[in-house]
Amino acid sequence: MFKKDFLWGSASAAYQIEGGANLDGKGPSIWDQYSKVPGNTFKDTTGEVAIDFYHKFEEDILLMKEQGLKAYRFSISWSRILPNGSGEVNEKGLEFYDKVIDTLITNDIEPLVTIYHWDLPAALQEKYGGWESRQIVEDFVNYATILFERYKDKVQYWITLNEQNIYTGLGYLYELHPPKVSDYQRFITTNHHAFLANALTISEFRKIIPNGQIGPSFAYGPEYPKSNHPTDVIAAENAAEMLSYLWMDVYCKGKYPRYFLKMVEKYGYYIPFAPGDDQILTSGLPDFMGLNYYQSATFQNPERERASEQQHENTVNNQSTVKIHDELFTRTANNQLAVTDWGWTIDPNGLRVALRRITSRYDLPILITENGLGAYDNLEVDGSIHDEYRIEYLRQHVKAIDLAIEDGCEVLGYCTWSFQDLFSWLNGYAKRYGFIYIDRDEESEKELKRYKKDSFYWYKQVIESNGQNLDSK
Ligand code: BGP
Repeated sequence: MFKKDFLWGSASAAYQIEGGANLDGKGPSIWDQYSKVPGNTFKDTTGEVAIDFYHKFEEDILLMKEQGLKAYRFSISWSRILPNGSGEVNEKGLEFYDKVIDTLITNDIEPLVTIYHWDLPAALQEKYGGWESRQIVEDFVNYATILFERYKDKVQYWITLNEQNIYTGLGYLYELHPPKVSDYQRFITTNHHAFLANALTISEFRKIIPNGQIGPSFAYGPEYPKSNHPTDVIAAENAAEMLSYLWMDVYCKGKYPRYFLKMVEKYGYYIPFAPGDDQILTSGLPDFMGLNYYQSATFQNPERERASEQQHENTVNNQSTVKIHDELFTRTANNQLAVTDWGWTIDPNGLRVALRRITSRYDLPILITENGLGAYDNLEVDGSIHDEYRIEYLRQHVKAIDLAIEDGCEVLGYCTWSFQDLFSWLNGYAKRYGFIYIDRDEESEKELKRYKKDSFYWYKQVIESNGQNLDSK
């Protein structure tokens, strides 16, 4: 049963929707630069225009109102506020978010603000290597404080960092996001700085918005063993420590998991701890865990995997070149589950598992900050989009949340990814997630017209019935 004030929401991120990349004093972000380099993104698409939320936010927010959305999660572009990352504040950048926030509030939609969703000011990357320098901690807290001061009377829910595990993993291990390197030591260092920035930001938040709520959003794919072979179970445990608890433990307990510390030592790496860091980490604990859930992940023992390599047609992600990971676990397909058009497993039970594990380990409320299905959609000649597959995906996940609540989890809200179709970092505009179809593709921005999909009406009814009526019309 969902609480009366359950936040039925939807989510987005600045670079994926705004466009207006060079307008009104905005400085470049690392994503503005990265997406311009040929070969980095699907068909070399960028978020330069994206879905032009910068100019169309009023139209979009009216659609949210029509749907009955209770909350909208969006991120603020750091380089709109501080074009150089630090120093002079760009008032015009703040004015844009003033308008967005005021329009949401006028329409009874709770703004959930993400402070950082990957679009680091390029100036900071150039100046000192971005997250690799400890200087980022001070600059990030300064940026966040500007937002807290400006919106303390309007915004109650804040998300510090979006998916630190993904942007550091894809940026510093898998060469898929900026700065496109593969180096485990640099990965550890950037993460340590991000942990400090997260914790210090939360400490500052307590002083400025004492009654608000804040937490990070974490991309959690609960780890399953491939088989009941005990060494596969150990491999899944290893993966859980290295791919999930590493982040969630530091956020929620203020300390690194023992297993991770052991592995860091064993493989000859180090965490750049400075005096006082322990204290910083334990003094900035969140009010909730933000959970971005798309899929579970399955692992097996690397030795067993090597022995039977030929038999596995579906092994995914085994191109990994991260030695420390490769020796501890191998990611593999889960033969019990169907996959999306992009090969992501569809596993609503995994959401229940994720909610249960977070609750057991951290005993915190959870705000589901992302969940959704990326799929190809077809715009019919009459302007309709029949996305029953998306409705089915969301329906099963809402049911899983309901069950997890029955299990004892405290869930504050559910943000689908996404309200509108938007720019998918590495998949251009073909991978659609929204309730609102945006008529653009990789080749042309067309008119960026908005069309309501069948799922728009379905979610409207879910919200109206507070999660009780999940039927299709
Ligand atoms: C999350 C990100 C989002 C969004 C989503 C879907 O990791 O926080 O920004 O992009 O995943 O991912 P994709 O666009 O790769 O399908």
